[in-house]
Amino acid sequence: MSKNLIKEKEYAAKEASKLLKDNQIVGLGTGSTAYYAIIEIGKLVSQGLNIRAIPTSEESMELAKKLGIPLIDINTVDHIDITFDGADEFTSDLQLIKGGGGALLREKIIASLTMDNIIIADSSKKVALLGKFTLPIEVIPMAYQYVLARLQSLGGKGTIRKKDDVTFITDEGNYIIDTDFGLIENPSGLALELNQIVGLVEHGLFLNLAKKVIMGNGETVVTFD
Ligand code: A5P
Repeated sequence: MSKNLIKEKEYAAKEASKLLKDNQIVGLGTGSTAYYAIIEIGKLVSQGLNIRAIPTSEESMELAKKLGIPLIDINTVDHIDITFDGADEFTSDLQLIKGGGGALLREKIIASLTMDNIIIADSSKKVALLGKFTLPIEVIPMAYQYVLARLQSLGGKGTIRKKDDVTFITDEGNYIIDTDFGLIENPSGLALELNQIVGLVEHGLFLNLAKKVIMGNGETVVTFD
């Protein structure tokens, strides 16, 4: 990845962390951009900020623990005040594809409980139409052939995700099918179809869940809200 994009992630994360307030319940995203947000949050906590956090993955949980960010169990809260997470693609009307890092299920649960869901991204993530990034779809392992066939009947060409030649397993013990639907003209229509497939646990279309996107752009940031 070019150095500029890494800087843009850092700028977006720094800008986003200014939204944090004392006593908030904070969702911690997953991925290379959320990483910088968690680092910023760790710094603020070490300076006395009082928050409790809920991570979207084992990876983010480990990082948060290392930084001394206090964590709480999601089942003890009825809402999350603010979440900082990345995206694989976003449009200017705040629709997203997520799941490139394989954490989409916990990410979507946490986003659904969150009042202010803040997406941070570098400028390569902005698209006019979703779908250049293949849509990650989480399935239970026992149902993957059935789900692949159903996806095909909807026009999606799915591939089971592998990492280092081994089938990728999510934090919830499932597979990911990366699915090429081409450019997605009607994301909400597709989401409705996907939601009806038995064995499909969750998909990476995050529609109407983001409050704003803070995008690094060269040495500045641009906000979409
Ligand atoms: C994790 O499952 C994803 O949803 C990430 O938020 C997304 O893939 C963006 O990751 P990067 O910030 O690493 O690009």
